[in-house]
Order: sequence, then structure tokens, then C-alpha cells
Amino acid sequence: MNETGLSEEQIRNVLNDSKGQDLKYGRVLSSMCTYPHEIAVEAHMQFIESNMGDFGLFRGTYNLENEILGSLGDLLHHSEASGYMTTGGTESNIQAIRSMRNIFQRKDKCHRPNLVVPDSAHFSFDKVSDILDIELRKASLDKDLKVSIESVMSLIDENTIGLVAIAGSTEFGQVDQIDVLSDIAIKNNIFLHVDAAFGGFVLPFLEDSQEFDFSLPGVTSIAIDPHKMGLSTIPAGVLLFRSPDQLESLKADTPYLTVSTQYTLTGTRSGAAVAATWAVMNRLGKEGYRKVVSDCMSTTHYLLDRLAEIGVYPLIEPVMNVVALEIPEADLVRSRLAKEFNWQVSITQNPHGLRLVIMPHVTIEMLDSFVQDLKKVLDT
Ligand code: 0PR
Repeated sequence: MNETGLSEEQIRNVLNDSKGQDLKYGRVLSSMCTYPHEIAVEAHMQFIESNMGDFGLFRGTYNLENEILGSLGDLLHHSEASGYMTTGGTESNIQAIRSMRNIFQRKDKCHRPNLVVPDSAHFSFDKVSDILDIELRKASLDKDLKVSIESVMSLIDENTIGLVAIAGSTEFGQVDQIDVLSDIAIKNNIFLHVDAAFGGFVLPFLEDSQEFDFSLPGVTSIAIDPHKMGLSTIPAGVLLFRSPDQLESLKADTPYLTVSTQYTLTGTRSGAAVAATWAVMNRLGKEGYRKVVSDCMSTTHYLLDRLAEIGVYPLIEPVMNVVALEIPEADLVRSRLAKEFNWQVSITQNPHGLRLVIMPHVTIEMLDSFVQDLKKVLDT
């Protein structure tokens, strides 16, 4: 930091330069985030100083958060769900598993707890394992890239605190057989966390989709991210629990704040993202999100038709707006697409493929030009 500050003009010049180095979403086919809705941006700026870490000072924002939790509880079939707004899927996953661990420890079981997750689980669960010192048991996937039920059952033992199911896997957009996992969780008297960080704002708005939420009795917590398909600003995640005891297990005393307890992982917390989320959810309504999802799915199917014309096919029929393509030497294709044509795509690990996320910023025109460029790369 300099002794004296720069002029506003100097600051703006540097910022404009930095902004110019950021990629625009116009060639990004790898992101689960997108441009936030304009009403979300407006609300975010209006509440820019609001800190939910001391919400006694920000009662209005706190009320907005409660309304969001109520609406998402309704959407996910448990209007009494308790929870809070997190910074995103990673924090929601950490806190969901921390709550399982805390409740499990109370039962006086002395061995090292383990958690059974699909092999397709997001890398945030590796962080969970490290932070909480929980053994992560990765269950293999079946031919549809859903978690194999046999594999899950073979990994459960007396130290298993819970299962994780994914509603919209990061790499494939696949949804596990959550109804079956719900029965298994109930039979074994363990928790079941559903990671719907991506799919939570997709599945309820698809024309026909499977049950994945609290309507299944074994589901005990859900992560759903407004800053992905919810079109809110970053950082906006939501964690919901079936029972208030689960949230209660995360309680910390905060004696000198305006409120004497906190359940969150972070202390200071963005009220701007809360206001943004409330604004976009209420502006769009279910009808608005249905349109967003149906547009993304039409664009996804358009892409598949165009890809079929050049002999490229998906690893699985896409369930949502995530497409994994069977492409030989996918790493090389990915780096050539970036270097020669400036396209950002990503990779799936197992099976290996090229991954595209068809977010609302992805247009038919973008995809026409992408498919042409992909053909050039594959032909030479
Ligand atoms: N759970 C699932 C199923 C996810 O896909 C993700 C992130 C998370 C949890 C973690 O969420 P946060 O990143 O909000 O903590 N999925 C994306 C991914 O890792 C995140 C992302 C978004 C990455 C935009 C890149 C990007 O440009 O691919």
C-alpha cells in the first residue's frame, strides 16, 4: 500500500485494465455460474454494507433471509426446514457433514466416523474429510454414472454417520437414485445429505423430474445454490436441515454480538447476497425459473443435435444442462479449443470426456460457432 492514495481516475484505470483481463462469459462453456439477474445486482448494491454475522443490526436483511429459507423449504417439500444462507455449496456441504459428525459424537461412538459419497461427489467433500477428520468412502458409479447402490451398501458399517447423494453432479449433471438411498439411510439409521448445489434450481423446474428432496423421508439435509442456476450474486448458497436439532448442533456462543448465538461457519456474512437472492427469486417466481430452465434445456438439445451432425455424442443422455462428451484425447482437444479459439470448456475425470455447462449466457449463436471450431480441432 502506498503512503498516499491514488486518484479515483488512477484507481478506475487499474480496475478497467483488470476487468479487461477477465474473460467475458461469451466464450465460457465450463462455468456453473453466470451473469446474475439485473434485479439481483441492484439489490446487492443496495445492501452492500449489510452483515448477517451481526444480524441484530440488520433486521430487514434477516427477514429477507427467513423468507428465502421459507420459500426454498416449500420448493423442496418441507416448509418447516431450518437452515441459513451460506457462501455456496462448499460451506453447505461442510456444515451438513459437521452437523452429522456432532450428533454422531454425542452418541458416544468412539471410532473414526466415515461418510459414504458417490465417486462423482464434488471435491468439497475431500475438504470436508480433511477439516473434520472423517474417513471418506467413495462408492463407484453404475453405467449411467449414478452411484452404484451395491457399492454404497458394501461401504456402510457401524461407524458410518451418513450418505451423500447428488442431485446434479458437477461433471455429468446426473442425479443419483435418491429414493433408494433414502430407504437405505432410514434402515441404517444414518443421515442423508443431498448435494443439489447445482440441480436444486433445475430439477423442480424441469417438465418431468425425479424426487430428490425432503419429499423422500430419509433426506435429512440439502445444499442448494442461488449463485449457480438461481441467478443470484456470489456468494449465495443455502443449507436446509429437516430437523432443528441438526442446525442446533452447529451452535456457537457469540456473547458480545447483538445476537448471542451463531450457527454459521463464517462470522461476517454478506447481506448483499441475501437481498440479491430474495430479489431474483421473487422477481422470477416459479414461472420465471421454469422459463430459464426450459430455455437452457432447449439450448442443450440444440447442441446435441449439432454435435451429432459431426459425429460427437454424449457419455450419457443429459438430465440437465450439463453435457459430458465422448471425445478421444479430451485434454488435448480442450487445450486446443482454448489456445486456437478462446473457448473455455472443462474435463470429466472418470470416464474421461469433454464437459460443457449450458448456462443462461450460452446462446445458439455461441454453440454454432463452437461446433464449427470443435470440428476443425477434431479434423486436424
Ligand atoms: N456441489 C456441487 C454439485 C458443485 O457442482 C459445486 C461447485 C459445489 C458443491 C461447490 O460449490 P461452491 O463452488 O459454490 O462452493 N461446482 C462448480 C465446479 O466446481 C463451481 C464452479 C462454478 C466452478 C463456476 C467454476 C466456475 O467457473 O465446477
